[in-house]
Amino acid sequence: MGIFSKFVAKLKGQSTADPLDWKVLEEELLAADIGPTLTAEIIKSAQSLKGDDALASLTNILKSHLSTKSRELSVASDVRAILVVGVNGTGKTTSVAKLANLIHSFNSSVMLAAADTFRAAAVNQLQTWGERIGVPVISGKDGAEPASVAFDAAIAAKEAAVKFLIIDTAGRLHNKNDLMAELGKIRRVIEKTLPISEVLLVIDATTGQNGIAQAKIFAEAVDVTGLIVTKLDGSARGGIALAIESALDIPIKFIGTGEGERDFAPFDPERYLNGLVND
Ligand SMILES: Nc1nc2c(ncn2[C@@H]2O[C@H](COP(=O)(O)OP(=O)(O)OP(=O)(O)O)[C@@H](O)[C@H]2O)c(=O)[nH]1
Ligand SMILES: [Mg+2]
Repeated sequence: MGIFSKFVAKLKGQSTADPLDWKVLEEELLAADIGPTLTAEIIKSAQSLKGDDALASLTNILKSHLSTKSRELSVASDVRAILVVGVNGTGKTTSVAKLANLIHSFNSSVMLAAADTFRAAAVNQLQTWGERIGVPVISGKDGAEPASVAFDAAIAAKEAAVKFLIIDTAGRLHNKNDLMAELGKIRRVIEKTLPISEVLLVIDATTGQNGIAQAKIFAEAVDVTGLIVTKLDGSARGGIALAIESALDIPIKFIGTGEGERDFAPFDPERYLNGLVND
């Protein structure tokens, strides 16, 4: 069901929305995780809505809050390194595998780097994914430094002349300075061999407004070029995508909608807005 269903139902067939309707819209926006700031902005613009085209106007208002930056994976050089970062449990490793699977399905070559060396299980998890989707995974010895795995993987990717190297990193709290500094280090060692064309931040849609705070800190530390918003399947509160784009102007490039490798797609803004307003 669309997040504006009650409001839209009231708006249809009316020439103007009465004050009660704004309250309904406000409640719906907040319940959808659009957040207080953006909710206030949207209500302000929506108050000029009139009559039959109100629905289309509302869609346009929402659209004006989405990023206009490209959502394509950037093409920077022969071998492209994609660094995947985010807080614990957001879906980084799964998204790395899903993205590799998508690239692989277009017959483009891809390699993975298991630079989450804090837990042996994390390396195993990526290796299992690699076997399942038929993509090679570079990992280090037990207790290896994340940066050294990333360094070795960059060399391996260059030698194998694959098109993409995707680097999985350990989950980190966005307020832990040393872990954020380590991300910078991983970035620098990769750049000794390969340019990094993307830094994708993985945000769990079910974490709500906290996702905006996470995105801000990560963007300051590592120059995030795009977002992957996961777990949109389990969340009726998909408004977080709009809230983050509006607050940071970082484009969502992919969305995760389940645990399987195919539950993943490039973010389609038209479809997303349609889902918010009409479904
Ligand atoms: N429903 C749903 N579950 C997801 C999605 N993406 C990931 N998950 C699940 O979320 C859990 C955590 O996923 P991981 O990929 O291990 O997350 P992570 O960010 O790598 O976790 P850490 O490495 O521990 O920080 C797993 O159970 C995944 O199956 C999604 O789009 N939808
Ligand atoms: Mg992981």
